[in-house]
Amino acid sequence: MTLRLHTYWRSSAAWRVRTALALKGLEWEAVARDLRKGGQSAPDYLALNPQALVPALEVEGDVLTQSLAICEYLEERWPEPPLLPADLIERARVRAFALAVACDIHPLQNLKVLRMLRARGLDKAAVDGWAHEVIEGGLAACAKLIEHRTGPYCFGAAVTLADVVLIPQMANARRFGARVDFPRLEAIEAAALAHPAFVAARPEAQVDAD
Ligand SMILES: N[C@@H](CCC(=O)N[C@@H](CS)C(=O)NCC(=O)O)C(=O)O
Repeated sequence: MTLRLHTYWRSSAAWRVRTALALKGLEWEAVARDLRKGGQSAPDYLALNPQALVPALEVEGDVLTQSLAICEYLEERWPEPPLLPADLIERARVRAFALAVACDIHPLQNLKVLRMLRARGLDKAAVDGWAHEVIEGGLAACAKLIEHRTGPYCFGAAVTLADVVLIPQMANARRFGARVDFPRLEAIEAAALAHPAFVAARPEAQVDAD
């Protein structure tokens, strides 16, 4: 069986899926979609994902979109090692953390939205200010969500979906020059980036990286 991931090295949503694939020990094939050259809007890609967003995963004749839906598919299809804890309440908390990043931070600071703000007349300083406010407020809330938990990862000794989503967002924060001095989040990032699956999923390690 071939898992074919439509990806872009700098995409944080694709990065989530690459991490989940690596954590599950799955082999996959990359189809690079260069977002700078409009690869997300190429007709052959739109036929797979009309949303014109990466990632998309081709699996056994089907196409899956939305990074968190893809991660959940991988989790259900290949349950070991788990990305979600066994306890139902804990599972909901891990998902809530992942969604806090994927729904409440990332979509407000992705390039598409920032371009829309520029097109409506905001200057660069105002757009950067928007991105910083969204990212810093969002990360502060994430740090609060896990403030009483011990590490090294978001929800304890095991990597979960929360870490899978947090790590690319921390990189985004740095890329935008936003504050990342949330000690707990920085410690989680350091622990994750020492883990082979996270190392393999990093943008710099991808075949399409500049
Ligand atoms: N909610 C989507 C977000 C996907 C997304 O925003 N992808 C970005 C890259 S991180 C993209 O393809 N952007 C292309 C564009 O904005 O034109 C997911 O989690 O898969």
